[in-house]
Amino acid sequence: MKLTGVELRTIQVPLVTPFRTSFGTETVREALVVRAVTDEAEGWGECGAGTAPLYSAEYTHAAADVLTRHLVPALAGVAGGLEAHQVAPALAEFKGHRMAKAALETAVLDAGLRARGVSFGQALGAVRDRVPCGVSVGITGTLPELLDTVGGYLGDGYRRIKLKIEPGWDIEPVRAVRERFGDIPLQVDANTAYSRADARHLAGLDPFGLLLLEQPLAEDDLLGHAELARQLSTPICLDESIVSARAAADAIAMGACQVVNIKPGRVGGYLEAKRIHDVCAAHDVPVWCGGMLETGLGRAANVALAALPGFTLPGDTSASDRYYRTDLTPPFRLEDGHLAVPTGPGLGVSPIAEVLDEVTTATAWLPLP
Ligand code: OSB
Ligand code: MG
Repeated sequence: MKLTGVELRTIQVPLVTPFRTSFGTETVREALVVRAVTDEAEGWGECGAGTAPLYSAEYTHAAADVLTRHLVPALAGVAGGLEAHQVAPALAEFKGHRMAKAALETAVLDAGLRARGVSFGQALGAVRDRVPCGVSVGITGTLPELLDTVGGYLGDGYRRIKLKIEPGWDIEPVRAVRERFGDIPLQVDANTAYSRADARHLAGLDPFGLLLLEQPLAEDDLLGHAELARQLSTPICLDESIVSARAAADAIAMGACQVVNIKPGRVGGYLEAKRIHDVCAAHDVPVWCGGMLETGLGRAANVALAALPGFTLPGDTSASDRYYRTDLTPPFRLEDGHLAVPTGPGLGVSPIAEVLDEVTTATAWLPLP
């Protein structure tokens, strides 16, 4: 396959409800959409980075810059035809920027799979044709609003609720949801908002029988997570800390987590995400698919990944209407609490040209020699 060029589009899509986490409130999803054009087919990738470096060091402008100056030009140096497995090695000399790398690798992978008529699910090793879905509930600020929101999602059929927490919004919201909705599958995500000194406070979550506590401490604090895990009965799940298969293996060996959130962008792409799945499966560590408020493009690939055998917990793979009034692709709809794994070649979905044009705020075409 010969890569002839890459198109980068910055998109801005309004969210149906503002999404508040411990690191800020998003009302518009900004993302980068990568289109890889080859002599055989074209493919798409979505970059999970947001407007500002608040979740991780990456952000949209930086992703566009590193793709333009370094990552896309580096693919011109790959001898012979380009296939997806050659992308990560070709980009390895550049430190970090995993979400930017992931978007480029995904676009090349999608092009290759479309050319061969193979779906993402088939390529990654999916064993299910639909996946159970959870939903990530932002910080609402008042308990009545939270209970309304959670009740609405349960009414939609979501199989698991995740509450965003931060100091001052943790024990009471969990208690309120448990009191109102009983023994539903419930978990919380702190996005690094706590410190080691909060161990006793966080132990206050233990009586509520949560599935897991996601990323309470800093990204680079594996030892702190291991110490915390010994003090809590609530299982610890890592998100931000798991940037590679090696990081996953190390965290498991240290006892820093009992569950892993696999987010393909955070780890550099779907091929590394699959390796993390395999590492976790070898250690009997359950995994689930995280999300970055993706449009239908990123969602299609995430749903395929979530159909692998080790994904034994519902993911943050919610339906299109949980995020967007109009999705970039035909909408993903929740049916009986599940999303169907796309079966068409590659991602199995493509952007609707008029919708994509409408949300695009900047475009760049990067030709390859
Ligand atoms: O930590 O999982 C997270 C969204 C943006 C950045 C980080 C996170 C999230 C979510 C939403 O929790 C998951 C989704 O529905 O895509
Ligand atoms: Mg998280």
